[in-house]
Amino acid sequence: MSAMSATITKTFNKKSLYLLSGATAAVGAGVAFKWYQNDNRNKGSKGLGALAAGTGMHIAQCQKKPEDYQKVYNAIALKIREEDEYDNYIGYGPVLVRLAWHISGTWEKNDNSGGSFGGTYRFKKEMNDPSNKGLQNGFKFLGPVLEQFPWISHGDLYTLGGVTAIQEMQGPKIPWRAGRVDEPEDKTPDNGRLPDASRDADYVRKFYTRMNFGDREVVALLGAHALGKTHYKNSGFEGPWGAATNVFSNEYYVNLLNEHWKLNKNEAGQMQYDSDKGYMMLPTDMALIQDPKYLKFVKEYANNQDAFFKDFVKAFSKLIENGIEFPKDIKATTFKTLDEQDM
Ligand code: FMI
Repeated sequence: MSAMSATITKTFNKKSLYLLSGATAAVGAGVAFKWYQNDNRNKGSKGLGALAAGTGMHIAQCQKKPEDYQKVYNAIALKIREEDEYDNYIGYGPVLVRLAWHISGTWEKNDNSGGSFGGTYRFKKEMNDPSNKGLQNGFKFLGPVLEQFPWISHGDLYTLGGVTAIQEMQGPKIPWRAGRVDEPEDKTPDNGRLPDASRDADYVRKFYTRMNFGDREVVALLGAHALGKTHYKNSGFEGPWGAATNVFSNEYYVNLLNEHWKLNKNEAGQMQYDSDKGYMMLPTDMALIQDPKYLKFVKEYANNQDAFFKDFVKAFSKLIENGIEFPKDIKATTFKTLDEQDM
């Protein structure tokens, strides 16, 4: 086993899921396969053998079909619908999207550490990262779902939570692939990998390059700020970006271009932009209209919601899959919304 592990480690740079032998599984493509993880950080003591023997969980996970994941989707979606009073009736949708982003946004392309694969947000170091304040609410929300479907990995659950929330808030369909595997606590990335909202366009561009995102993708991703709000107690900023805080739309770009923005020092001492209608923008949001290369895409998305949806789907999928190499024959699953199932 260790020789095989060494070969795979040398050959592949990404975290990969491998078809090794004939357990039955039918995720996505409906093909029979068995997944194992290759992790180039697991050289030596924790190769494939250690994982296969040590977790067991990913074996159960591999025997699941798209219908099983649709059941998880439905459980999350129903819970979002039922617990609608959260955050003054915004509901849990936005915080779930932010959770999916933050657990993925720790990815470092140079050594393929962090990212959504290992589900390490469940450990206290990552959960207590000051950048992650408020996301504990999303984690607690997903707790009963994990109890109901104990076979799902944490990384799969967090990313599926984000996908479910976006679709249930009238956003685009986000094809999703299962296969993340829980990693041990020592794989938890250090704090400080997530971006700082008080910075300018150069900073934003440089930060997102670390995750291989170009200008168009960055502008598309930040359109998710149409959802939810900022909270003093989490980030030191306060207020929503727009009116429809639990509807996924291109409102963010429209507001960036059309509102009259004034830079203020808020009660927590942070500089934020406020509009007459009570909306806010972070300095990093405003960077998207201050920088001409970003501005071009803001205008495009403000005028064309379909273009925004299309680019958002690609960029968000890339975000939640960064650093993971799925077997080539795995097709993504596209989930039905509750409405489409008459639920
Ligand atoms: Fe954003 N965000 N975000 N965000 N986010 C939020 C809330 C929030 C930043 C800063 C920032 C992305 C990127 C980036 C998303 C989705 C996404 C808050 C307020 C801040 C300060 C948190 C609070 O509760 O006070 C940036 C500028 C720096 C980290 C940044 O690059 C991306 C890529 C996404 C998803 C695609 C959502 C939905 C929210 C609302 C959360 C809520 O609880 O309402």
